[in-house]
Amino acid sequence: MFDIKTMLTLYFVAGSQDCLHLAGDRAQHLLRILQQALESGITCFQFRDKGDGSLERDRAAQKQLALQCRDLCRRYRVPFIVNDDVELALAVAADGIHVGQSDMQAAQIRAQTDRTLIVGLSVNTLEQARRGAASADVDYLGVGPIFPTQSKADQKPAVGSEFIARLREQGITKPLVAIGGITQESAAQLAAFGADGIAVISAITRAQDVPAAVKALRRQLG
Ligand code: TZP
Ligand code: MG
Repeated sequence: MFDIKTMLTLYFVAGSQDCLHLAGDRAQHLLRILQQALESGITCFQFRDKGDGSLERDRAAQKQLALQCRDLCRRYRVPFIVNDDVELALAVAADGIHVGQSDMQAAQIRAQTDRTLIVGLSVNTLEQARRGAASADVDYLGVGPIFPTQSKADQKPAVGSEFIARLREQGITKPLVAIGGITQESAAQLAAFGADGIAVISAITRAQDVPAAVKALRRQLG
């Protein structure tokens, strides 16, 4: 239903904790920002509601927010991906799931459902990228953090933008999206190095003008 490379172009990742800097109801801020971002041209959304300031301790509220985000994405025909939480992804009929190295394995996720799911995997080293690229159960790789980021608590070492070029030189052809500390200034270079797209949190959630920020990122990505 979705073309993987196309959907990776401008991939927005966020949860209620990414709206902590805004006064008032964080869930409402997330929905407003997501709606503006969809209207302005994001090509994928990942619901990543975790850590301090998230709704992870209130599963009912978290699921309700996920459903509201899903419905917004459906309206714009943009894929809705859930981070980590396979149970939540299946419960809200997400289009896909994104997992890290220590989360459920892609093959195991596929074994839980007959539905067609987009499965993404985070990688931080060449070895992890090789393994992910070789797996038929993995649709795309999330490579990062490219630069240091303030949006993730337990972050791995930054790999730098040249790491994308290195993966391509090593023969990795799997669709890949770069993530971590990416701004308007670095987006075009990452695409030139071979990323199919960029994934961002704060470049959108912390933008003064969300529509302008999304449109500027899209312009960098051609
Ligand atoms: N995974 C690797 S870096 C990162 C995630 C979820 C955070 C990206 O956030 P930002 O604000 O775009 O640096
Ligand atoms: Mg994870």
